[in-house]
Amino acid sequence: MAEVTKEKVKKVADPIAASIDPGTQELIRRAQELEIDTVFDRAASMKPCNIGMQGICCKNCAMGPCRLPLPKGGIEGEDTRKGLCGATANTIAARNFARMVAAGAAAHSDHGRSVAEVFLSVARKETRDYRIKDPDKLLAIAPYFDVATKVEVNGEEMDRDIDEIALEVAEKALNEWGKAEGELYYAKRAPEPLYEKWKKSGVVPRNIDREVVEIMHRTHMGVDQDYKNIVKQCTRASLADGWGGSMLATDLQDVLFGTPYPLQAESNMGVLKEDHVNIIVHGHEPVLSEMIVAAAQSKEMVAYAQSKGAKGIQLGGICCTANEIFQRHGVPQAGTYLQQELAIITGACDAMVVDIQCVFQNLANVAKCFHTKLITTHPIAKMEQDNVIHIEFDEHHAMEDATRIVKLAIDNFENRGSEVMIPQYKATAIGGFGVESIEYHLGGTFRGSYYTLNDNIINGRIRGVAGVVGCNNARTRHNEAHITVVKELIKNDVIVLTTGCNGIACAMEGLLTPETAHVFCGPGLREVCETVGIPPVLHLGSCVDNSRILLAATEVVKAGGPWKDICDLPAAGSAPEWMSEKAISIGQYFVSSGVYTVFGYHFPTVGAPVFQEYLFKEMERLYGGKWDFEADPIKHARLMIAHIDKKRKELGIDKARERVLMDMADRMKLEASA
Ligand code: SF4
Ligand code: MSK
Repeated sequence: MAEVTKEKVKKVADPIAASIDPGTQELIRRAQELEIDTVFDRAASMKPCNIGMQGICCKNCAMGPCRLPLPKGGIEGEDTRKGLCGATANTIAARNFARMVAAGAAAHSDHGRSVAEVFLSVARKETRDYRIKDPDKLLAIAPYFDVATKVEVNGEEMDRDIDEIALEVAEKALNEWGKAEGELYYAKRAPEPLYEKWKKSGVVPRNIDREVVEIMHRTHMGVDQDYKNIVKQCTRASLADGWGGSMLATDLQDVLFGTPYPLQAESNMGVLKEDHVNIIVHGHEPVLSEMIVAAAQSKEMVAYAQSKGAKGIQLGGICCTANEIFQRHGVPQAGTYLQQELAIITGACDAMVVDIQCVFQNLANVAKCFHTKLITTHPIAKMEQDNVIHIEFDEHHAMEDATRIVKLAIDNFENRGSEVMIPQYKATAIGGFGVESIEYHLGGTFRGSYYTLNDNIINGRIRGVAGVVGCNNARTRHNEAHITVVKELIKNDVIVLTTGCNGIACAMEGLLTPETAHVFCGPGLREVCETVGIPPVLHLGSCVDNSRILLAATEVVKAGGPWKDICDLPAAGSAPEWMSEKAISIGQYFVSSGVYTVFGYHFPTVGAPVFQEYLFKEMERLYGGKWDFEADPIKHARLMIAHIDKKRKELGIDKARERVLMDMADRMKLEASA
């Protein structure tokens, strides 16, 4: 082992209080024994700034930072707090919130832009390393861009050349980031009543970049000073993310790398193998990880690894890269966001390859203590530490770059120290659900739509649908809120659609298997899951794949029922352990698409109660969705269930559910009391 950097931290975390996962606890303990600090220890020794947390610190000009703490005992009468320029607490909190949306929308959308650029290279035949794997998906999305898929030849309608379609879709898709006029093509994929609400409020996105830039302009010192008007631009930018950058990322990734269909893999750090070359892929863009998977599975690389004394090559994912390669290739997930340093602490990680988003800079410090090669690959995401290797990934020679990275890991295998400690915890997980596969599993036999799902919602076997998504946060116990919220929902017959680190947490906990239905679900959901053989928690992919949840909700609306719009559905959203600005953008587009959305941990606007009230109550009048906050995971889930029940009542389907849930014991009770 290389020399251990002994950075002293004031306090260390209690491993059991830090995570519910025993493997994570073991690795936190091991890091502490080695005197290597991890995020868990840093969270124990550094407290967050209370004023910043509440959203009421402004540093948008050099006369500040202006801090506007809430008076002890709350505000009585008029709120007179203001910054040097006179900005009120509402303005400051709204500007801070808007900038979080801008950063989140930018991150998802810039990811989408990279995919669109690769797609254009493929369409132009500038690269041979990528190709269109799902032409059916291309044909399915082409009409949204007004791209014809048929052509008339001699009066006869013929299929249009797929390469021509690809090129036209690629050019039009890439143009969505900066087109001069019009609105985003995908806005019209939303149910019509929702699109009309956006139109009426003036929030249909014009182009993706413009909406982000406009937030930055409007929140500059001395521009927009009406919190409602600031929120309006947040809505437009967040829709440019959910129904724009993220949705384009998901669709084009599916076209290029294949639309996911259910497959089985394993999850948690126990997937690493002592006698294999272990490569961890971490970040978000599958443009990189797809090639690493292909290189690592090539006969040449496997033979090369064997020539170096390893039995093979084991890939594992962290964060959303884990979700991407899990859903398309069944590559195991090594862990969530908070486990990234711990993957290196195992001593078995020969290389960690990172691209963009959610990557700790401290990985470089931890890697210094082991033989692990830490490789950055993206031109916009480098690290200053001198032990980090930068291999810039370029789609024009993607396979060559990926092979170089895999070879580096194999060559590093022999440098591994003897102090390997891989916690033996892992769970089986089934992932790879999407709009198409849900239709296949829960669709009608003849109608080929969401007919059966709708039927089960209406008859009450499925009480409602929840999207539970998002990060881990070192300020809360790792995975505890994720798992508690999800278990409470499925216990109450609410089917869960999961993405991001919630998806990995559920996989680690064994919730992504059909058998889970028997153990944890209420009777209605259990019956449905057992009949069709699906887990009660459906893994829909990565953070950008939250767009799949929007489209699944849209399919439910379109397939028919007593509802007309997403906001009418017995559905709710949740991010129990959120931490990133991307989560705020996701929340804002869920809310603006009509979804009641509850966040855990804390809410970054509590210092401006009037502005918060606008998000938590008044937004509902405009779009039918609203924000809420609840840190306690059981209460959090119950808020969602109460909302679902309220919607069932409004739809007149609450009675149907009462009948379904009436089991023998309930009936006997009723008969006895009659
Ligand atoms: Fe203070 Fe106004 Fe400058 Fe913000 S913009 S730092 S509130 S003076
Ligand atoms: S990786 S954004 S910690 S979900 Fe998408 Fe996980 Fe949140 Fe990153």
